Amino acid sequence: MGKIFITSALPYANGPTHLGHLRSTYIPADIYARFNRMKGHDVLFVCATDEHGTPIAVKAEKEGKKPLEIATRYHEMIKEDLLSCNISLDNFSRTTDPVHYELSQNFFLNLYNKGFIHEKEIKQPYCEKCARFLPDRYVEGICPDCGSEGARGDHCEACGRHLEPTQLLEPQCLICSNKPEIRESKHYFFKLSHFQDDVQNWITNNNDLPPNVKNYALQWVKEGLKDWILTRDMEWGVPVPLEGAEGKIIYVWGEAFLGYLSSAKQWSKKSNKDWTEYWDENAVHFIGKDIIYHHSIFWPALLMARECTLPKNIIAGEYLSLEGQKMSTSKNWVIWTSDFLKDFDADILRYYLTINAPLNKDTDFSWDDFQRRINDELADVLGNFLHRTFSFTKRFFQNVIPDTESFVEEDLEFEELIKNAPGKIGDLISQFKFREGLVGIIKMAKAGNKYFNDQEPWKTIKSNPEKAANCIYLCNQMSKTLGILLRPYMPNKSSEILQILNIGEEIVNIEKWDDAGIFLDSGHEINKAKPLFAKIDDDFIEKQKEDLYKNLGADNKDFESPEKAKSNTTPDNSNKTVETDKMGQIINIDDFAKLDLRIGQVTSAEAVEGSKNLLKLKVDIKDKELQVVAGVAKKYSPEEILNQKVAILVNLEPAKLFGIKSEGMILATGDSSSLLTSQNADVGERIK
Ligand code: B3M
Ligand code: ZN
Repeated sequence: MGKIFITSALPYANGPTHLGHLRSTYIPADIYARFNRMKGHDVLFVCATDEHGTPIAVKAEKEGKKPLEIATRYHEMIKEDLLSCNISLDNFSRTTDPVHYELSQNFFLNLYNKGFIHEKEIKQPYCEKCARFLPDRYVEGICPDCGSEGARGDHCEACGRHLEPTQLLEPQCLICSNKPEIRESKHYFFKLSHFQDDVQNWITNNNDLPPNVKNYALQWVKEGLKDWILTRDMEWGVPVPLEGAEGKIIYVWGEAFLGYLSSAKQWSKKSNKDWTEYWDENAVHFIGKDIIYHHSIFWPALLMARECTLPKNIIAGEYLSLEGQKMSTSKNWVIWTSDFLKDFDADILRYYLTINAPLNKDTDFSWDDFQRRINDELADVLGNFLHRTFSFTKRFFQNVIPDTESFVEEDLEFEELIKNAPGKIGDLISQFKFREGLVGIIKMAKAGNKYFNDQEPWKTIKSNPEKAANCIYLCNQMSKTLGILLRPYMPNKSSEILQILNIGEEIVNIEKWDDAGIFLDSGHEINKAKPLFAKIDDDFIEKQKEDLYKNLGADNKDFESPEKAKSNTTPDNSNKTVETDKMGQIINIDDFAKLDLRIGQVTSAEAVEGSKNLLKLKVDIKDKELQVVAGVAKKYSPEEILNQKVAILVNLEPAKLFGIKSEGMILATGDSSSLLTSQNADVGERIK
């Protein structure tokens, strides 16, 4: 049996995890790890928090904290999230760990000494006002490729492209909004171009790589690989280990990959086992689709330069949207793992996020669909089959698996189905077809219900007791097989099922996949049945949907894209962290003083086409007139709001709603959209 090194992408320690992370990366990686352990492979499954990079530095700056404090806070939260989802990591480390610093610096030096890293003076955006260079996220602008706004200095989220900060159109300093100037700075470049052919060959010839990874990667490689800047002018990160490189750090993507290895190295120290044996034999990365570029191009090239074994496979989970809209943490259009698990067992989540769609397809989380699947598939199909089997065993066979007489054709067919299942489902999981495997398991339970119905044991127990015994015998066998095959997917539920079946080590090894088809003996006594899957009622689902839309603060009909979703009658949530969300945020007088609130007068008002909620207003604030899109149409007609005096926040970052520019926010109450105003005040008067 072989060794397997499994990783899931390192979450940035700048926020807790949400369902998107779980769906694309952690749950699939965990299913694969658990399955392979059950197949008898020696699995090393590692992860770590990615604690460098500008997102964390920026967040720290905004909160007036040290980056390490931010990283520690979220490391703990993420660790808790992963634990509560039963992600069975062998080690969960941090990229701020000394082992990681040492490994990253040595890796860098190795490449430098081999001539794969060279120095060059380059032009970088520099903010005069902040007196510093603006790496990556510190500068924002328009993507030169797809034209999207809000592209960052390193990456465009809209088209997924890697960017250089000077490529951005209309750049702005993220901290002060100043237009940066361009200055020279010395940087270190990795000779990515040198690996053009090798990377291309590796991708082309690697038949394990799934089509989504292969296609994206080849498309990019064919455009030609350019040398890659591997350093940044900033404090937060792994220092460049060279003389004359003071104040420079290794770019987060130049060391984050090494988190896989440093986490494994840390594990080696604890376990006294050699992680390199696992890496060299078979390494599989689980990542989200947005980082295919990094893992299929940068990482293999770095490893080639270092003369290391390359990973065998890269599995990329595609995006999860929420109620049909792109998830957005800044807009609070998201379901946090910890919130979800307040109401549900982690297995329910693992089930839904797996069965919902194949990993290589974008998909959607919707509360209605969630309810439907849990109620129809888990409760009505799987739960029902198990429950009727167990309760019938109790009622008519005193909880003992009955003796069997000769099987008729239907019994034989059903027996065959059970015995073949571990092989069939196992093949699917080993090909990373996790959804298909789970669908196969539910189909088995469906077949179980059909068999049970056809056999009518409630009738035959009197008319033909042998037939009833055969049925209950086989249904218990199927329950046991289901209990074991569900183990990688739903470890808790699997244990509950096997507990009811009273299966201990001496009966059958429940941790052994290939034994899932071995039958229990007649005469084996099972335990009392208990409900396994509860149905979710409509009120609960309605409440979840309400909460979601309430958090967002926008009428859902107007929420078509995160950009449009910015509500203009409730505060923007952009900088809200989950923590402040939960604890309620206290602000000081200086924070309040930042709000430029005025009395304005509406000088023109018209409906916004396609929206029942929004009005387009012009508001006179004495020294100028602002255009505002406000969510008050349900309360006020354009005629009613015209000439009204309104309280307006005038220094809000402009946003677009329904494609219309909005330069301020009219204050109104949350539920009834009633305007806050003072008819006695003068136009332009400041509210303080
Ligand atoms: N920290 C998170 C992401 O972009 C990033 C992954 C690193 S994996 C080496 O999804
Ligand atoms: Zn600045």
